[in-house]
Amino acid sequence: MNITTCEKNREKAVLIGLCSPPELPRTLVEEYLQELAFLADTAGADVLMSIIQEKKQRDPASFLGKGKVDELAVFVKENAVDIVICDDDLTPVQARNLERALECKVIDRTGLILQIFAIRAQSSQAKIQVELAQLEYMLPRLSGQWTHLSKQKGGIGSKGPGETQIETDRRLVRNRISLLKRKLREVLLQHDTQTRGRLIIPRVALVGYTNAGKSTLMNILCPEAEAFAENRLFATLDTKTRRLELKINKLVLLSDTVGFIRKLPHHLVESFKSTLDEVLQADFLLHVIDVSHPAFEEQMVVVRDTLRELGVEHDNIIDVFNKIDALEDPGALGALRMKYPEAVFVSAARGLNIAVLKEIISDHVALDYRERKIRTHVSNYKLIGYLYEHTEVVSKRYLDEDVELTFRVHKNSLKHIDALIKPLLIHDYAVADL
Ligand SMILES: Nc1nc2c(ncn2[C@@H]2O[C@H](COP(=O)(O)OP(=O)(O)OP(=O)(O)O)[C@@H](O)[C@H]2O)c(=O)[nH]1
Ligand SMILES: [Mg+2]
Repeated sequence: MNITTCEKNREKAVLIGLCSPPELPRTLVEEYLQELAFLADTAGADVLMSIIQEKKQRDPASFLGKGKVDELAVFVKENAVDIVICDDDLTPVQARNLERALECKVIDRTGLILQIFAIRAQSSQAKIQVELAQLEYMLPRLSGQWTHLSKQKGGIGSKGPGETQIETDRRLVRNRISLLKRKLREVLLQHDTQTRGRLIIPRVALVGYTNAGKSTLMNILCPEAEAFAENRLFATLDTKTRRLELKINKLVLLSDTVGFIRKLPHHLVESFKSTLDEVLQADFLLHVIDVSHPAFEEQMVVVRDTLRELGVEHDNIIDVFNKIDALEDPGALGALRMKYPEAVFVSAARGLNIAVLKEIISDHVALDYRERKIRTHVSNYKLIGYLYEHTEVVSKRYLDEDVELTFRVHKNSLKHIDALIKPLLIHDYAVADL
């Protein structure tokens, strides 16, 4: 147990984690609780104390067992604790019993993450998605105490989807869920119509663990993006897409996305799936990793698992190790480069190696370009102008009254361009064949 003091005007929290050595050692659970404390901090609470309990002592009724609960109840009372947060999932019964015994709010990690998403949601789309996930999570828990407490007190656990829904029965909640799903479909459809018909530009998406530095990287690559970045979890909930000019006439669309986390609530994954779907079908992904984090390799696994859960089976992923400036042992960089020879090592905050990253993106995009050569009369300026504007012209040669153009075009636009140049085609080969 470690006890710390906390700031005024913030909620006071106690964290609980379960260990079961040797598979789940205490040190690992301490790490989990550190992340939970970061989540609590993001939600507006300071951690007074953390408790780690052996898993085999888990009690089906009260989670902690009577002796521990009584002990904790005294601590809660003496220190005016507002909330107890459990790293493991609590059954509705356990949460209810603990709330009664401790006389304070009790939530689990899932509830806390949902709460942070609710605080952070800005756009109407994100709000719908979060409310949907909250209602799905709440549905089996609609039995009085939880809702009753959230009505009484402010703070964490109180920013539910609104009083009226909380007080209604399951049927009404289900109706609300259907309504939100319908609204979400409408928003997506609208978005679809807005983006349809745009010129096809290769797409790249930034993915990664929360706080890895995705938005900071977006800002340094596309300064006009003005993506919100800060040292809090889930700073970004909405996808943001900007144009990233790599070379003349070589553009990609870069998207910043919501971060992932260990045990990301399933309901959130489900409700964010529809909006993430489009960006994650990008031509390739940049997986941003906070290399200064002691658990970065575990975080890499979490990200890959979450992508799989989202149905993204992408083998076109570039690992971007970020925050190299914050490595405690700068000598570690050499070993990491050896271990991950394909990865690129950068510092988004300090702007280190960003040119190299751009080059790598550019090379990667180039793999998807095909080369075409046409010969046409110089008076066909409409087509020539179009090709100059929309493709990468690599050479031009005059032959009598004709002009011969060699240009590169991304595979996404190939069909469209080929239809225009079909009668004039001389050579048709991929860049890789050159
Ligand atoms: N030292 C250091 N800090 C960085 C670097 N890149 C980002 N950060 C910091 O890391 C924190 C998180 O950065 P964000 O860009 O918000 O991270 P994110 O991945 O977008 O996070 P979410 O949107 O919450 O998923 C901020 O405090 C950044 O200033 C870096 O290269 N070095
Ligand atoms: Mg972000």
